[in-house]
Amino acid sequence: MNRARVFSLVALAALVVAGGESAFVRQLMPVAERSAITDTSGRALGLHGFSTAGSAKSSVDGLPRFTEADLARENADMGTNFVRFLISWRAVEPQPGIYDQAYLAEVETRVDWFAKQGYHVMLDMHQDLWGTEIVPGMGIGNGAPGWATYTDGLPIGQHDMWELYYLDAGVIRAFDNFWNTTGTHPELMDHYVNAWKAVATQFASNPTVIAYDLMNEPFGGTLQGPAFEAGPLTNLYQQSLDAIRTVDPDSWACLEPQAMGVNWGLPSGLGVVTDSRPGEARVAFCPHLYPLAMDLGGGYSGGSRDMVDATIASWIGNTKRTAARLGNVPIILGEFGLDTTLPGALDYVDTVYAQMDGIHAGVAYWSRDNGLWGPYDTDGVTARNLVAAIDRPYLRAVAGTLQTLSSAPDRLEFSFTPDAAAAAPTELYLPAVGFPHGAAVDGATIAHWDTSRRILTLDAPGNPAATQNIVVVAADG
Ligand code: 9MR
Repeated sequence: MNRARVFSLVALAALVVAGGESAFVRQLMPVAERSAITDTSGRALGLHGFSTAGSAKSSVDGLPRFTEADLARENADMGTNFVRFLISWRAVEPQPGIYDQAYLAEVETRVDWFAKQGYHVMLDMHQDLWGTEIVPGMGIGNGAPGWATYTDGLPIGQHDMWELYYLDAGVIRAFDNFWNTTGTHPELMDHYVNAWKAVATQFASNPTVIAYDLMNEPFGGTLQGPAFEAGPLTNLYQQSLDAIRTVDPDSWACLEPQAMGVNWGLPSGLGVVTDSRPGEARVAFCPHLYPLAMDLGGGYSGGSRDMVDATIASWIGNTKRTAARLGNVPIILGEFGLDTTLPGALDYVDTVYAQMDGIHAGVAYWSRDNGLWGPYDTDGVTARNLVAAIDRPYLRAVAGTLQTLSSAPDRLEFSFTPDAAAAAPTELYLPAVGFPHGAAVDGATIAHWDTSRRILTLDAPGNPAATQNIVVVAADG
């Protein structure tokens, strides 16, 4: 089937579902207070950063090609405070039951770089197309170890678009064996769960690691939709979180839905995962956003832009509804990204950030790799157009419960209900381009303006009982 035909068929399906969905959302969207990922001071966190990085997928040591100097550059250029850091099962458990402590220590060295710059880290157990050993030596998939890869001799073809390998019988079988749909590999999920326990053992006492993204872009093999998501996927998440909780009571578990369809704005059938930790549950919903029209090369202009906007609208409605169903859990957009030479690319980036402000979602742009999708050229140093689009004002932390949030390049407006127990102040990042002379604040007083890190700290409100409405604009020169 040619691309245009794939495009029109899936677009039609998306429109049908999105159309049905919007009426449904209007009726069923619960109005509930949103929870938020909090730091150790009890502040609600605003998370802006990157997925770092795709280069970890194929490296021998499982680590991204990313240095402490790269982090310093990123922080100076874009003021990020968050990273979705790629790890892989193949590196954690290179042989069955053997956990590579040296690898985990190397990951922690990177985590410490982020800690020094005041970042929060989410560890992402990454996979695409199961693992490298689906076709040895070809560098097609990544993630799972060779010893956990059973394609049972079924064929895997050759494709231009990497996602199409998901439709090959050998890849489907590797997943069917992992989820034990075949009934022949009950041991594989147990290994995965124990690999998470090994990771959590390493990072339980590291306050910089706030979350574990339990599986990148899950794929169900012959099980799709709710049969997969509410079945083995929810089961794996529940077992993984239970194992993590035996060693780590505090970190958040980030749940991804199945990627296929949900990345395009379709609904998720993921089931509820319960958290055995004392106190509030720490579970978050972390879908990805890849509008199909964009993936097929249409960019964000003309008819493709309309399709992308329709996808975003349906994605927002479905994401809110799933997060509510999972227990009013916080939302992190774990990935969105594109080749920023496509028409309208930066408008799309702006649109997505504005929409994520509206649902108070953290964002990890895909990805912190050099080249056309990333912030820097292949030399790793020369800033690309994306840098200006990511360098935007945002709330880093709020000493209370965020109610509303919106931003423009030279303005940040928000309201929150203060929490007297929060042990640190509200903090904002304000980029130089929109705020060359700092900020003027209405509704709060400025406690501190860090001109080099561009972090504005606000005083605690005089009347902590009242909702605070705060408007931050560029100061006059
Ligand atoms: O951008 C990545 C591309 O270069 C790789 O060939 C592909 C397969 O590993 O993965 C792409 O990154 C994807 C990420 O791993 C998962 N979410 C979608 C990303 C973009 O397609």
